[in-house]
Amino acid sequence: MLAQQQIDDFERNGYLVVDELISIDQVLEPLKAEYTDRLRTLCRRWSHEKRMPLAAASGDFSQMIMAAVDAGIDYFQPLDISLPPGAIQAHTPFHAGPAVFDLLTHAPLLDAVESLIGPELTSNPIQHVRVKPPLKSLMGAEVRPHIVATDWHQDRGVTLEEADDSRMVTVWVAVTEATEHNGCLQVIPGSHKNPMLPHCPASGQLHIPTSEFNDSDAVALPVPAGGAVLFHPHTIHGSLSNHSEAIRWSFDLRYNVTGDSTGREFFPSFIARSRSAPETEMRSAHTWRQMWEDARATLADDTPVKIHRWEGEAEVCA
Ligand SMILES: O=C(O)CCC(=O)C(=O)O
Ligand SMILES: [Fe+2]
Repeated sequence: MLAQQQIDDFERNGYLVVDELISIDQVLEPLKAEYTDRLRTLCRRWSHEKRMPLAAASGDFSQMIMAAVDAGIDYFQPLDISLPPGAIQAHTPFHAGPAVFDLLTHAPLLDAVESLIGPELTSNPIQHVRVKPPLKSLMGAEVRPHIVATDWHQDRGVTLEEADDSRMVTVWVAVTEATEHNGCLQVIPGSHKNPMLPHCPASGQLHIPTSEFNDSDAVALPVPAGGAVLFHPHTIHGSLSNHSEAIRWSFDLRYNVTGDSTGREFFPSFIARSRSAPETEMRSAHTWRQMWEDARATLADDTPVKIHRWEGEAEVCA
């Protein structure tokens, strides 16, 4: 559990950095191994399709990512731990492996979240992997916040209205060390005391215009591998560009109080912790993956999925 001082810091600043939260041996190493296998399978397929050289499939994780970047292949969605917004097909790829489930249900992580929003916790389906290559290796056209720097926003802005009162925490986990140089998070301390601010959908990302807050208050949050940043849904945050020579890899996970809306009810959530009814906790990685597969089957070829409310009509977006 968090110490009272950490809880006080979170309440005052709207975020908390915990340098050692995730077990490297029990969680991060198996997660990296699972991702390496997954990406190797993808690279073999891409090379079979003549989209990349076969040799690319024998590299390590980072080399395979760089080979995909060089080949102009979009590796993001097949590695992500959520389905995408927009049109979903019967075979839209995603990754919901057992090592990801072990991260989502890692006891020290749930303990920290429990310290902030109490003992009845639902794993919220707004969850992503971000594997960000060196900026200089990318074509200028890439704008997605899963690949390049993330613009200023509040996580409340990436849910639908139905979750505006949900008690929620974001847990951002560093798989590789995150530094100012390779694109760590940055936050505006104390900004969680704001209401939700207008978000503008421009240039491929949602952003809060800098007329709405003081971006000179920004604080960068370097975190070692296995560390995490916890933050409030109204905390204004974004991330820096990866100016290093190596990939920068993180997961961002969210938890809400069970019974509150997740903000994406068409994607599956599950009870990650319940002190009052422990038998309701999800224990099966297989069932979790099946829930995502079922959601995909239901949504396939249906109305495209909408994940936020912003149409760019706010005056501040002009
Ligand atoms: O890692 C990033 O670039 C941004 C992450 C983010 O916005 C989040 O975790 O909510
Ligand atoms: Fe965010």
